[in-house]
Amino acid sequence: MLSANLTMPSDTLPYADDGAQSAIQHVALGSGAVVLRGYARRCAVDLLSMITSISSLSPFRHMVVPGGWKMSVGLTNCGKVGWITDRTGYRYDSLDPATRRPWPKMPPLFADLATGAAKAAGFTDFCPDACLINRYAPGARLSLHQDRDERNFEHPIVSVSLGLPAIFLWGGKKRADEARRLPLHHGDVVVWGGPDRLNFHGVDAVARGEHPLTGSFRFNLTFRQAR
Ligand SMILES: [Mn+2]
Repeated sequence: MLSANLTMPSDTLPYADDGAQSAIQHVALGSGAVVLRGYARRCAVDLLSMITSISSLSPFRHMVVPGGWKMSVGLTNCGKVGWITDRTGYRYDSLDPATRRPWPKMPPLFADLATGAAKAAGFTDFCPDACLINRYAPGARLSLHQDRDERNFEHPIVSVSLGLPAIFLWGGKKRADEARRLPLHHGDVVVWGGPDRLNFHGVDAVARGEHPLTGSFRFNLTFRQAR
């Protein structure tokens, strides 16, 4: 049922593997971290329509962190497991706590895009089982944090920006390390792993704006191999 909903003809297009992608600009953030400028731009319309399908099954919601604060970012997930937070902590769960049903399946285009971007960044065999989908309205932000709820840290993180631009904060191994401020635009993909897998990172408050495809929102897909 879910897959019928999420499968589109363009799933089969070789977005990430033809010659045009070799012209993608790589901006190195560290020895294990890179921005692939515009890598996802060509499939963005399909990604966004799939986000709409996914969020019709598992809606965006503002979750509470263990400290009691409600996140300014709205989130949902697709894949075998989804990242969630509540008063008791952060974790991955195969069920959406709002619907008590499994998260929507990860569309093949999502997985192919993530695997292709990881490969372009030098990480072979990335096989994501989780895709966290974040929705940023103007003012929404993500403070500096590490991604460390995954079972092991051998696999990279692949992060896809869609819609309104944002300033990505790329920190160091320690929270106090100064963070580089890096504008991310529609279609940009950031990949980090290896020696940079546990670097602190975040997103500055999204500025008000209007994007032709997403209106007043920014969306971010974060792919992880969680289990
Ligand atoms: Mn993160």
